[in-house]
Amino acid sequence: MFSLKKSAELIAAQEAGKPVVALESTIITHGMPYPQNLETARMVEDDIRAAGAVPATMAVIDGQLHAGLEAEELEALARAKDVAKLSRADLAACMAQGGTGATTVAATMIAARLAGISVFATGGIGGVHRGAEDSFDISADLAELAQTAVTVVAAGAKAILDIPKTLEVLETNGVPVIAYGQAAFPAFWSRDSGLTAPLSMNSAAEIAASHKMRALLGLPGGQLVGNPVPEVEEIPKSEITPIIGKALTEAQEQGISGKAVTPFLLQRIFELTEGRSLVTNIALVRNNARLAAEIARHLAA
Ligand code: PSU
Ligand code: MN
Repeated sequence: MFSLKKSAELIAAQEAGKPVVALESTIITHGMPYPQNLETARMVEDDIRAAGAVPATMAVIDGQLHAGLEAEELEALARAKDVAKLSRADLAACMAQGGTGATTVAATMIAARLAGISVFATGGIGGVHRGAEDSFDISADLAELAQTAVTVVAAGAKAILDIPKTLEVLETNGVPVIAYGQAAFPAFWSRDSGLTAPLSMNSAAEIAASHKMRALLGLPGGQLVGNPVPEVEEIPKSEITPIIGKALTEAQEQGISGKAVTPFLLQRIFELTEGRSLVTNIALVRNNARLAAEIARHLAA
């Protein structure tokens, strides 16, 4: 048997039947630079508490799967260098070898299910990369959404991906993609990807009801909620598009592939926007945390 170490806060919350929201840790180790990663991780946890739910950040530490990190564990992870990036394929091997790693959306969904948590807030999901017809680079996040019953709140998919193909793969796999409060599927730094989401809902209550209905129907898999970044923090498409193009060209020139692609692109876009992409990233994660907490409250009710 493996051991799942729950934080004291998570144990207390679940005993009391309180709403809980899962959080990933790859965004901390591979998505943002130190110290903004630590500050953001703490703020996001506090946003969830302020919204009446309890946060549980997932990670593997010395071979042990953690659901909810104590303050010093969160800080150590945020400061650590060369932490492994764990997706579905890597989780068991890391635990078996006693390693330490941060969970992607896919691995966080697995951890959330094991911990009995139904809602998860992140920034953006992985998806079908541009040029996937040659590289076959499709994030395991999409297959996870098809098989693990967790509702994931994200700000859509980044325009570093091929968003139309990402939506097609989700549709093929029967994953409900729900835009929150608008018709358009959001594109992370921008509110509108130019594509209409297959579904649109205007309240956390509806999203929770839909999650529950899927369980009643016995459908495996989760839901993807696309929550647009608040208007004041958005980077308009016209501004971010050329920057994404430049980062993608550099990745190709430097032969970046596999797990390294997403972290490389995020870091280059951070540099090319002189940090503005990070400000937007922080704002949208916090916005997603608040919506996820509201959904969790409806699920707990
Ligand atoms: N999108 C972000 N920030 C991130 C990631 C995605 O805005 O940090 C991370 C997430 O953990 C996601 C992972 O699950 O990248 C996807 O990586 P890949 O494309 O290698 O599956
Ligand atoms: Mn990939």
